[in-house]
Amino acid sequence: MKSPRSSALFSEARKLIPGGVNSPVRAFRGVGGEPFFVERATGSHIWDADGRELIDYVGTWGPAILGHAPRVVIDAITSAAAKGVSFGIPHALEVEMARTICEWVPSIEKVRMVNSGTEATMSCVRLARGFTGRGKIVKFTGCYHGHVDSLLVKAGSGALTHGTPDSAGVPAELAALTITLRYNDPDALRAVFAAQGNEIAAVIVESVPANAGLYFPEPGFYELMRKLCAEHESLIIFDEVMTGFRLARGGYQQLCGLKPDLTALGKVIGGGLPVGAFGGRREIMDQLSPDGPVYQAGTLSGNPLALSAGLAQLRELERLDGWAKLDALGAEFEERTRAGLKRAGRDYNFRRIGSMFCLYFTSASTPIRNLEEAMLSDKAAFAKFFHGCLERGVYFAPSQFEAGFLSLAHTSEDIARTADIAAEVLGKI
Ligand code: HOZ
Repeated sequence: MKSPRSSALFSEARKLIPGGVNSPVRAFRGVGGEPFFVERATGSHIWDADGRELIDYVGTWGPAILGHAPRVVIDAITSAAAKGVSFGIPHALEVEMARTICEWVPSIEKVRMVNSGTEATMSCVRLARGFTGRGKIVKFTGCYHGHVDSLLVKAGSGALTHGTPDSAGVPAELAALTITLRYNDPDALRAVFAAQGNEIAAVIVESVPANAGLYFPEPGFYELMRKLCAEHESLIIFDEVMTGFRLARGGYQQLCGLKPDLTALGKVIGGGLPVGAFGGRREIMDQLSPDGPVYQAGTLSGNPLALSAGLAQLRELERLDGWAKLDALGAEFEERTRAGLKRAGRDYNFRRIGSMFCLYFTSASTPIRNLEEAMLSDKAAFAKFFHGCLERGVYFAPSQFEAGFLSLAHTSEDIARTADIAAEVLGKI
């Protein structure tokens, strides 16, 4: 397919930006070919630099839960901008955002705003180490928590897509403090706590792992994690950057009943602007400077444009009972996709929770409970599927290892069209 303007922009970008992109997975290396450049986006659709219209299931990697450029968010940013675009001085919106987070997510008693999910998880790790006086962190293979040194060990997302789950530039001495375990493996969790429990500051986990495709906690796994962490006075850091305010008003923790010590938030909370947050138990959060000895700061943290966008998005979600609607849309998407798979005579493994989904190119009867099982997906088949859909006007994330997102702007018509296109493409693979 010819995309002359995108191609010209990409060749220019490659001269000036590493890999031509500002975040690796956007470079399409997981599927081959060149990325398109976007011109504008509204609702569930985007238009590329060559004028092509696409139904979008990436949703700016999660934040666009109302769809692209929702009126309420644009209005909130516009009126906030008229009063000043950045202060670096305390202001009322910060209190309002903190109150909203603490009310909606009961495990969070105090919260601090940052500028990205990476900053949120990075700050949680430092705080957990400062609070416990211990160095070791447990993470799970395939979980991705942003590009934090301690967490770029057997990581998912772009790190996995591009074959660098253990990043260069992370000193071996630091990586040695990160213990990696297989997700959903209770024996491994028990063994590591039995051997090193009193050295473990925290276990960090993506509430629903969604950076190696999409898989779910097995019954009892998080309960065991809670029990072991309590016994050894280690903390649980729940990374809800993707799931927070997406799967439920109170995040995935509301659905699964786990009460983490610290939670990392991002994406939806910023309404499309760069926002993250981290919060948790009061006594832990009080270790942060200036009350406590753990340092963390940011010139743009609590930025008024970002917080007004985020608050407008959260309020709109609540006003519309967005979570119930997203669940219904997700169910419709699942039903149509499964029917499409059947029509195409393909037995691939479709996973969904609420408005997040993933299609693995393995048999539906093969369980996928961790990275190792997710890796069994046929990535060449995924790449053909991705390009076939893109050529026909449907944009899924350009990697087998990224989740798809629905928004409140997706219509039944979008979903039906997508299922027809997917069935046609699957039939040719
Ligand atoms: N963190 C995103 C993947 N889970 C990728 C973000 C981006 O490339 O924009």
